[in-house]
Amino acid sequence: MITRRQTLKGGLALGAVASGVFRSAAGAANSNASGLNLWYRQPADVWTEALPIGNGRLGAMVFGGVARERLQLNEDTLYAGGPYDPSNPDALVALPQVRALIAEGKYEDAQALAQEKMMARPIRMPSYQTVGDLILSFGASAYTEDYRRELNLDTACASVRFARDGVTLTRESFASAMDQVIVTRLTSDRPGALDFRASFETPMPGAVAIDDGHLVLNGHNVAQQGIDGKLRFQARVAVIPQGGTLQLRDGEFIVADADSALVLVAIATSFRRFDDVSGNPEATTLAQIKAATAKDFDALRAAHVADHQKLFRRVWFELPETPASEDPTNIRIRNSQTSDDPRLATLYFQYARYLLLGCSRPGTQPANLQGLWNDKLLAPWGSKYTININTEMNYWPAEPANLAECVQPLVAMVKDLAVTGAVTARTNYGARGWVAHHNTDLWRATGPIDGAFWGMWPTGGAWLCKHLWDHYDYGRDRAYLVDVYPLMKGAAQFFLDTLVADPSGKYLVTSPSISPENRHPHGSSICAGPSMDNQILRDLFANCIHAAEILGKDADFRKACAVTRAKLPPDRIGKAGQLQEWMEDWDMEAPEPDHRHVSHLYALFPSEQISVRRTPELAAAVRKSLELRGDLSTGWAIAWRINLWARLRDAEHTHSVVKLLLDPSRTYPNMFDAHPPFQIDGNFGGANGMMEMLLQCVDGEIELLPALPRAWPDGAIRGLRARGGFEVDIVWRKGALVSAELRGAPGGLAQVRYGAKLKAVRVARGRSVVLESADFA
Ligand code: FUC
Repeated sequence: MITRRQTLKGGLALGAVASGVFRSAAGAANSNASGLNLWYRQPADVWTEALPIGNGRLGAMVFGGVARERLQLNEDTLYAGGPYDPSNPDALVALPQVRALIAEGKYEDAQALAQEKMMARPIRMPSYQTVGDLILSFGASAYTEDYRRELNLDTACASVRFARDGVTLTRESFASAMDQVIVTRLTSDRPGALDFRASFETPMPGAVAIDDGHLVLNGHNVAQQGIDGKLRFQARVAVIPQGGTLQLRDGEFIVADADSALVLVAIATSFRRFDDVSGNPEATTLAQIKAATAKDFDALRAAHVADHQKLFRRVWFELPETPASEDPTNIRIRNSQTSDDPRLATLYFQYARYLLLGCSRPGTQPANLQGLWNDKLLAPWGSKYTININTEMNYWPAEPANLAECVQPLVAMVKDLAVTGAVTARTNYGARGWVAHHNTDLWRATGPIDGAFWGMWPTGGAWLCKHLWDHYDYGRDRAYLVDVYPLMKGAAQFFLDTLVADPSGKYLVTSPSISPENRHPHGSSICAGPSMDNQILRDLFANCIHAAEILGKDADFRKACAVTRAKLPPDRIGKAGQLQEWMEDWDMEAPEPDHRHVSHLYALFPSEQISVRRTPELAAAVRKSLELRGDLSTGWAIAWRINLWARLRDAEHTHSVVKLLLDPSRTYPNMFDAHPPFQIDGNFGGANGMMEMLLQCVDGEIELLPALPRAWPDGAIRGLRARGGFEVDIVWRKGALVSAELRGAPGGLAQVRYGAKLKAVRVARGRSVVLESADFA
């Protein structure tokens, strides 16, 4: 074991460079083999072939067309509808009746009554919407050669390059978080050979106008679900050619005979907060475009790349290079089931980190079901926030993959939900605190939606609170805990007020609730005390107690949490040896044995209530449940299974499920996850599963290489974060640990496990410790 100054970031390099196998991050970033490029030999035909760029708030899908380039544009607050309150006073009247029906085992009647009386108004939420497209048109051409389209994850730039009529044309696009614009630069290698037109196309209501030398699209959102559209938006384009001529007329810019041109897009809506739509998008876009046009392309690009790399380069993941990794990305995905291409996994992992940076930055909206990339007016599931798995999964990798800043929008959303959810708690349940059901949206609606079968689930907000705690646990920032503790407390108060005695009188349970979206054998999903609720509430109460202890407050509340927690039903093993999904042993009679949600397995992952070492019988029951469910499912459901199998320490099985996720039926050519259709949670959940194979924080330990598969014999991962405020690098070779380096900003004692050996390691503030395989001999 070697201790040294933290400034010496050589732990990984020692193992890797000495072996001569791995290249440096900077050097490798310029080649395909770096694992940091998605690339193609043809333009995107369809949206799931186009390449996403994003700055957390603005997004574009870049198609790379030859005669016609399409940048499909998004702004993350452009949702349908406007502020609304979905709470329903009838619910409170019906609540005891619904509970009584559940206690009598009349589940279908309970569901029917909940459906009639307890649901949100309106019963569906408005959708996230597209801004429309910026179209760049180039004249027809006889012949194109040397076409290459790519997305460089290390620079966060999408580019296209081809030769046409003897001229090489290049376009490069990025979404700048520094300058809040989408930038495209077009160049031609022959002076004066660049001609194009730029115009808007949109399915949104709006009109194109000229303002201040810019082309502007003034639009508004639409009414949906009976909620009036209350948002205005504006997209503003500036075109700055070098050489040649520029005209702006009839809704388009016309560039002729230029050497190069810069195209800048700013977009804003009038959204300010879930209850305030008084923003001024016109002033915002004008200020942003003016500020950006005062800079040249090189300055804009340099600021963007530096900002991106500061975050993106914190983690470096390397697996062996094989001939397959030289192929275009769509071919690699097509061949993923038969090829030897471990670097497809590293690309998938780093792409998820790239995507999270692209759709969730401080001050933006959280990552929705599609991150922020959506070309529709009515997106699948509204492309909003499904908080019975999908939103949480989006944030699974944020802490360990060293992108903790990306969690800020989620924290901000929970702050909003604590306000709107307090109205729902009071009105629908007569309870203190706050509640959110299985979905929310830009307007932070918290009522049960879609139908009682799916929506009558009060534990969504409580699950989100796990992320509030995890952010503390990874970073150990007390001031942050002071800030979020009242949110956790409010979530817990709701359950202190609403849990009811089960028929045996022994336990306290949620009622009405569901085990997300799964029908039990009694004709509905409605029930009391599904296992997942008990597990989520065990975490919520424990985290509240822990936080209150750290902050030295609320002794009575702490006690109430402890007393109530002790009365939650324990996890049970059913007649097939499975972990019971419900309080009753219904699993084997449930009509959908391969149901995609594995809600009751929350206790193993993302929670650590069940672990292979501490609770081996329950872990074996989880394994049985997973076997009964099967691995083939929707994209996000496969991703969840990867994490679970990794927690079970079954490396080969875990890897087989990783392969399932990389199959073309679950990964589009642009590497977006396919539910299908596109849903970004699988990208994030899958990436997290890969980390779980290499590093786990369970039972207060940091475990190295807990589920390393044979297909990843040699490798290195640098910069992962572990609970307790540590950063970890790991290098392995021939399937065995070579070395690991721990750094700790706060410093502290870490229990580090490799295989059967556990080692206590003290990391002083600002220093690092290198462990070698001999330390675990
Ligand atoms: C949940 C899932 C669906 C889908 C939707 C957005 O309802 O059951 O599969 O992911 O969220």
